[in-house]
Amino acid sequence: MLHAFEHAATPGSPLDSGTRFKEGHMLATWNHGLVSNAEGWRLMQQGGTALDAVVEGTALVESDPNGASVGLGGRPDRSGKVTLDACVMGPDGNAGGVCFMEDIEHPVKVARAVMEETPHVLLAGEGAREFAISRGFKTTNLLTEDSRKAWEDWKQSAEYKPIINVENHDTIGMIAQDLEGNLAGACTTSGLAFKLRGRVGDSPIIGAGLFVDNEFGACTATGLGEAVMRTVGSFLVVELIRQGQTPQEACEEAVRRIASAMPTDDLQVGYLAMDTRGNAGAFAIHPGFNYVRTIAGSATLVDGTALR
Ligand code: SD4
Repeated sequence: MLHAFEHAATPGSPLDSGTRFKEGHMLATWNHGLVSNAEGWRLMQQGGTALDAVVEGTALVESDPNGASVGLGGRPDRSGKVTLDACVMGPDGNAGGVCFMEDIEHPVKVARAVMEETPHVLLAGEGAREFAISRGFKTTNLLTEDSRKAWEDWKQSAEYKPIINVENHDTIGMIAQDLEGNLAGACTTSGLAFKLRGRVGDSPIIGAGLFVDNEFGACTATGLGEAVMRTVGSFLVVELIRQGQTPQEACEEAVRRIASAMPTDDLQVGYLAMDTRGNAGAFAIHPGFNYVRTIAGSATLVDGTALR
C-alpha cells in the first residue's frame, strides 16, 4: 500500500504544491464557506482538530436563518416540515449521521454525537430527534416566516422541479486538514426545497455526500442528491485520489460518471476535494458552483469549473 508521503499528485501540475500546508487547509461549498472557514480556521489555530473545525464551522451556517437550504430557515418539505440531514467523518475512519430529523438546529453536532457516543453510523427521523434530546439538544421551530411564505407560494403551483444553484447558497460541505495533518469533513442540509416527505438525499450518507480517507484525501458533494447517491460520488472521488489522480482529475471523472449515466440538462452536482498534500479540486456539471478555500488564514472565494 502507498503511504501518503509517497502518493504524489501529478508532479508539476498547477495544483500540486507537493506538500501539505503546515497551518492547515480548508475547503467549503458555496459562499457561506466564508463564515464556516473563518470559524474553523480560528479553532484550528487554537489547537482544535479538523473535526472540531468542520463541525463548529458548519454549525454557524446552520444557525443562519437567511440560509434557505441549511438548518434554521431551511425550506420545508411539501407538507411544511423542515427535515434536516447531516453527517461527519473523522480521521480514524469513524462516521456519524442523522437524516429526516426535525426540530433540532444543529444536525451536524448530533451527527458527531452519533459517531462518538453510539456504535452506529446513521440515525433517522424521530429516533434521531429523541437521541438529540437525550444528549441535551434543545428543540427549536426551524420554519422561519420567510420559509413559511415561500412554502405558501410554492403550494400555488406545487410544481416539483429541483432548481440548479439555488441562490448560490446551498448545502454546506466542508473538509479540512489540521495542523497535525489529519483530515475530517462535515456536510449539512435541509435538502431539496419542498421535497416529498421522507425524502433523504446524499448529504447524510457516507460515501455519497462526504467521504474521508485520512491517508489520501476527502471529498464532499452538493447538488441533486439522487445523482450523487446513484454514483456514490464522494467515495468515488477519494478512491480515484487513492489510485493516483489529483483531486481536480478525480472531481472531473466523478462528474463525467454522472453525465454518462443520466441526462444532465436540469441537474447540478458539484464536487469539492482535497488530498493530503495540499492539493484542491472542484468540478460541477454546470457553471455557478463556487467554494471557499482557506490557506494560511486567507480565504478565497473560487468559481469552480464545469462540464457544460
Ligand atoms: C440534497 N445534496 O439533499 C442535497 C442538496 C444540495 O445543493 O446539496 N443542494 O440532495
